This record gives sequence, structure tokens and C-alpha cells, in this order.
Amino acid sequence: MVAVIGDGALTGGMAWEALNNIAEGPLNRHGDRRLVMIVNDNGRSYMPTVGGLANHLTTLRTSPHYEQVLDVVKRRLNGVRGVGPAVYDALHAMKKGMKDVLAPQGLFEDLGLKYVGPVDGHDRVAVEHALAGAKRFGGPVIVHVITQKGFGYDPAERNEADQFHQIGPFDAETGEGTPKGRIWTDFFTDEIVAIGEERQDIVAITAAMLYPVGLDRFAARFPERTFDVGIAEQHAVTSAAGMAMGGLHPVVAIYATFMNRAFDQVLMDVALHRCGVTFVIDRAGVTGDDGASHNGMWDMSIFQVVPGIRLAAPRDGARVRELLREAVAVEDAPTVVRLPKGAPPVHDIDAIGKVGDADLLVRRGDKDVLIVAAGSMVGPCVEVATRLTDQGIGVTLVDPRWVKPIEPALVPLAAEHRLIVTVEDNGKVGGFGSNLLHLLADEGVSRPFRLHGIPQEFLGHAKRDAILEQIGLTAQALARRIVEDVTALDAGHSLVDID
Ligand SMILES: Cc1ncc(C[n+]2csc(CCOP(=O)(O)OP(=O)(O)O)c2C)c(N)n1
Repeated sequence: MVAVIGDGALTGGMAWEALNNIAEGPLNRHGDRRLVMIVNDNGRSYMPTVGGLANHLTTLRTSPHYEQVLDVVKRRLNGVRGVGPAVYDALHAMKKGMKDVLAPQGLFEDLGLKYVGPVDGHDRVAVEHALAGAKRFGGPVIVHVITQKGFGYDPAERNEADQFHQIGPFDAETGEGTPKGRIWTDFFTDEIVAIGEERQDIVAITAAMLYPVGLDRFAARFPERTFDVGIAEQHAVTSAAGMAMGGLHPVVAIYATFMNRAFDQVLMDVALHRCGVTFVIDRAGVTGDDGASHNGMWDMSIFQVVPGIRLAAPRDGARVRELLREAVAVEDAPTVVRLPKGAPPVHDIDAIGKVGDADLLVRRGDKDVLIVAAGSMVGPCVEVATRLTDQGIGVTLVDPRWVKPIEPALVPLAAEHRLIVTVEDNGKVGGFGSNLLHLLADEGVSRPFRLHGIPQEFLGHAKRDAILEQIGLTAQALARRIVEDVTALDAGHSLVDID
């Protein structure tokens, strides 16, 4: 068995759980435990890998080859007649001690793992030699391979943010990427720096993704208030609970899909103790081209079950700023602000009124359809509302802003309409729409209800827009389905079957 892991990934708790377990693992039929673990150590996650383990790897990487040193010592001592061999034997007995002085690898050896390295990962012969040796060894072996991220391409090697770890289209001559407009993350970046200036208790936590989650400028301005915990989302969340108990207000910025693995920490370490921690979860909803593992389509469902947590879904840049401020003002419960991938609407979508704490965006004609849309789905729903009006269908469009807890004023509003439609960029099961449906049922409001969201499937790779089109979360598709439903209701039928 050969496993490959990066030095960044090795900072995660699961890697250490596995290393601990390997020492006690079962033997194969030859009575040995063959496992080669290649640590591809380029010193970086996106940014340089930080922490005690990273320091340890650096020590290993930069120490002299102790075997060579021992050889030299042996040759010299053996040359001294009478004394040499005895001294060498004593020295040999101290070999483990010597190893630790010359190449401190106690960490791996103490876990019962043979350490081979460091090996130059760009030297094919050296790597083959090390792997062949590791294969022959009957027990678990760590082969420590040193590589350079972006190797061989100057603009990548010099790139500070991530050495082209995740690069879009760029000019191969210059290494320059195509300029991008302002994305959701940029609005967070601006506002968290501003809030940091006003409040000394605000600290920021990232799990090895300082730039992608938009904490780079906060870190530059307040380095002592920024913590990179490595690729360790669970620890990021629980350490935030500790900091909150110590009087700070942590802002934990993590990609939505990576929050999943810290669910229990949010539930039992933060929410149970009513810690004022704000989670800014980026790339929420459909992200597309990174495939099924990266779609942030679970958060609105998994956080629904967490008592006390409050979840905001901004619809535009202005709402990112507004909701972030409301979130960090909450000191007795966790708050979540979910940011989609890509760019917010070019123009902010202003409210024309309020429904409790929710924003009323459109109120036209009869009370035929109430659309309650969350976050990035609000923009398309403004267009849906126009299309419905064009068809003579009366429409009310509301953005709850906070999708959890649900605004109670939505209940009487729903009761006034013939059809209730929810639209969210989240899995349909257990999300915001389903929570509103529950609430209406509890309150005895029974109305035709249509829930639009992401089908509960692992989505394939494609651009975000292409996937939204595939799953019917575009203005055109939504408008068509709502018109079909209204037509069915007009004819005295129930809602149309969309499967
Ligand atoms: C649980 C989780 N957190 C964060 C990420 C985002 N991420 C993708 S690659 C990466 C850096 C990986 O570094 P390393 O393991 O050293 O591999 P390298 O790309 O440097 O070879 C990070 C943080 C992820 N994929 N999964």
C-alpha cells in the first residue's frame, strides 16, 4: 500500500489519527505491515505551511544526512588503532541519540514508523532509490520527499498567494491572470478590516486558506489577531470557542464544504456553550468546476439543526457588509454568514419595505405568489417577479436575510398568498425552504408550497452557471415552473409534477 500526503494535509487531525493507528495495524499474510507513506513536502499548503509539524519537517529537510556523517566518523575512528572500534561501537549504541542531534526524526520513530529522507523529489533516480528501499522494508515507512510548488515555471515559483496552486486562465508568457471583477469575498475583506479597526476583540481564524477566504488584508493589518491553524477545520472551530470564552469574538472563515467536517465542533463546542463566534463560509451553494466535493450545498441543512445558531445569506454586496456587522454583534450564540462563489449583482438590490426583519423587494398585483428567496437566488428572483408580472400573475418577493431563525412575520404573509415558493442555493432536503414549510405546518397554514433548490445529489463537474441551468435555478426556468404551477392551480388542480 502506498499513500501520498502533502505537508499541508499532514497538519489535519485525521492524518495523525491514522499514524497512531498504523503502529497497531494488523499484519499481512507475510507477517509484516507494508505501508509506504510519501510525504510530498513543498513547505506549503496555499501559503507556507505553519505550525510545529511544519517546523519539524523543515528541521528534517535542512539537517545534514546523518548516515553520511556517521560514515565519516566511523572511517576516521576505525583508523585510530586500538581505540577506534570501541569508540565507534559506543557511538553506534548512541545512534538513535545521534540521529536526533543530526536529523531529529524522533517524532516519526516514536510512532513506530521508519523514516527515509529527505529525498529530492525532483531527482527521479533518488526518488526511485528511496521508494525501492521503502518497498523492501517490512513495516510502515515514511518517505520524506522535498519538492517545490510551481517547480520550473518562474511566475508560479514567485507567486506569493499560492504559487499557482489554483490558477485560472493566464498568459503563459507573463504569468498574468485575466483580471477579475469584485467577488463576494472582496466585500467581506473590506468590511472585516473596517470592523477590526473598530473592535480590538475581533480575531480571525483560517484553516490554511488566508487568501481564498479573503483574510489576507486583515492579516496584514492585524497579524497578532490572525491565526492560521493549518488544514484543521475542527480545531479552527473549537479553538474559536475557547477564544470566545476568553472574551474575544472570533471570525472563522472557511469554505462552506469544509465546514461540514467541523459540524460537531459547531454543535457541541460553540453552540452548546453559546459562544459568540461568527463563521463566514465562502463558496456556499453551487461552485461547479471543482466537482462534487467542493459544492457548498449542505450548510443551510446541517446548521438548521443547531440550536441557537443564526444563519445569514446576503443577496448583494451591501448585504454582506450589513449582515456581517449584525453577525459580529451577536455575543451569545454562533452566527453564520454564507457567501456564494463568484460576483454579487452589479447593482445592490434595494428593499421597498420590511416584513418583520426580512426585506420586502417586490409587491405587485394580486397576492398570487409569494417568493421567498435566499442569498444568491434573490437576484434571479427579481427577474422571475418581472416575468410573472408580464404574465399577469401577482407576486410578492421577500428576502429573509437571516434564513435561520425564520422570520415569524412570514407566516401571516404566506397565509395571504395562493402559492408559496422558496428558492435557495442549497440542497433541498432540510434547508431553508423545508424549514419554512415546517413552520407553516406548525402554525396551521396550509397552502400550495413549492420548494426550489439543489437536488440532493452529488453534482458533476461544470461551470457554476451551467449547473444552475441544469438544475433549473435560473430566472427563466424558475419563472416557467411557477407559471405552470399557477396555471394548474387556476384550473383547480394541485401543483404540477416536476419529477
Ligand atoms: C478539508 C479541506 N480543507 C481545505 C482544503 C483546501 N485545500 C486544497 S489543497 C490545500 C493545500 C494542500 O497542501 P498540501 O497538502 O501540502 O498539498 P500540495 O498541494 O502543497 O501538494 C488546501 C488548503 C481542502 N481541500 N480540504
